[in-house]
Amino acid sequence: MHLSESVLASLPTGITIPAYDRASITPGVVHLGVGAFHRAHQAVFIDDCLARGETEWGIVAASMRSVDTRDALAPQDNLYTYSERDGRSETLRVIGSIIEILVAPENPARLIERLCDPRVRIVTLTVTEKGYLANLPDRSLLLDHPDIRYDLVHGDKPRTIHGVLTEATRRRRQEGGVPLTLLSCDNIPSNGKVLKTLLVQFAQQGDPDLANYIDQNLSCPCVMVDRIVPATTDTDRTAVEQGLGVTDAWPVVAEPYFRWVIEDNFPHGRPALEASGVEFVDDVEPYEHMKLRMLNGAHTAIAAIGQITGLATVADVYGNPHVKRFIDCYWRELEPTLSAAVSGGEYVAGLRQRFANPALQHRSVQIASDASQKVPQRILAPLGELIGEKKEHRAVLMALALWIRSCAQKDENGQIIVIRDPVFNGWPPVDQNSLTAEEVIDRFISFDGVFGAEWGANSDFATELVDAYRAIKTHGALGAIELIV
Ligand code: CS2
Repeated sequence: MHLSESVLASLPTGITIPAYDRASITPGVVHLGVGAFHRAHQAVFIDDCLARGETEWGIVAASMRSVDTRDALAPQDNLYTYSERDGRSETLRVIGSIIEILVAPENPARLIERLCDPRVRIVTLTVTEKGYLANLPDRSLLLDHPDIRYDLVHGDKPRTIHGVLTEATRRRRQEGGVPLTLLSCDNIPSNGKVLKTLLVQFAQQGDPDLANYIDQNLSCPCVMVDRIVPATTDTDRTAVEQGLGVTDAWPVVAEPYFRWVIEDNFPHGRPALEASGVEFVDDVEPYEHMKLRMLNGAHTAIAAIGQITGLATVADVYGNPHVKRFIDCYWRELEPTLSAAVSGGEYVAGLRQRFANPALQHRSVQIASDASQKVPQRILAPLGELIGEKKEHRAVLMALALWIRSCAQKDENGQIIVIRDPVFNGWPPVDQNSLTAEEVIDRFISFDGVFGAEWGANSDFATELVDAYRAIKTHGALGAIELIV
């Protein structure tokens, strides 16, 4: 027996189920990128809104690539379990806010049709950094990318978010509908502004008038999202099944902590998410800086240490006292780069608990994936500020060196390092053992996808990075971090 509408009433007591009639929910949000993060974050808060009687905000979720989530949830009436774990106990809740799941490549026309439904007013996105098909630091679209080139000539069956959103905007405008409000929920600084800039660049290629319309009419509020959501494992499935008494093909597991801070710019309406603790502010930048630098930057450093030493999860790596001291030093260095509008100290105190949560099993390899797309905003941007202001930065610099070492073929135990980073595909792998430290650093700094020209021109920076990298090669990752704290 598996999870579905028909078993909801007989689930064990203590499990929260949708407190509303799902048949009466109408679509108001289209989500692009239906991964675990969306299902443990935005979909949960929309579920709250539906339960409070705001029935017009049901989610039509689209996967931009894989059929997996749709296939797993279709037999379950798109219901799934949200398992919240604080390290001591687990609570289970069945989420009903997703009313339809589409697979974009299978049926792009249907996705566009859904986006053109006049009842739909908001599009949320979690497509990861690489889904923007851009050089993110300078906000330029990869116009030579095969999928972008395809979409520029196949407007009616697009493959990219840019093709999809531009075509939907063109049709809504033609049909006299209101423009969509676009909410990028990816870990990119100024995500709303970046998305809009890229869409305008895309539209300018074929339809400058539409590009102008997008620029003038689409609202793309910036957003900060925060909740740790590891990929679901078979062990999680078994644990959830034991709690539910029926199987769930794809539950999601997350920590209790969450934060969702949004610029309040919704000209055509929005659900009353504030009732669930979502914050609406005028300027998200202080929050996103804090989160990207303190949480995500530290995550990338921890994941690199995990990849180099063979420690599998964040809790394993962070459980090492050398790492704890190093990450404390990392946070101390970054604190002066944060705005006074946010409380960095309080956030860090929370992070110490969150990183130690043993129930999450958040794997180093998951966080290390696509790191070349993450390092610029998480580590390089604050490092540039610290260097520019001549402030202490040895731990932040070490994090960068750790990432470089983690891109080697083998870890410190001689095991192959799994590197999931498609951006490296077109780049010759660096055999770190046959090159000197200077040569390795030189190869990395000349990788434009991560480092801009200004880094290449800074010879002091290169020398410091060589020293940090050499310390890792000589003393091992744990030895090198201990030397600098
Ligand atoms: C992580 C994030 O995988 C990663 O890169 O740093 O997914 C992180 O867990 C979330 O941003 C937390 O909000």
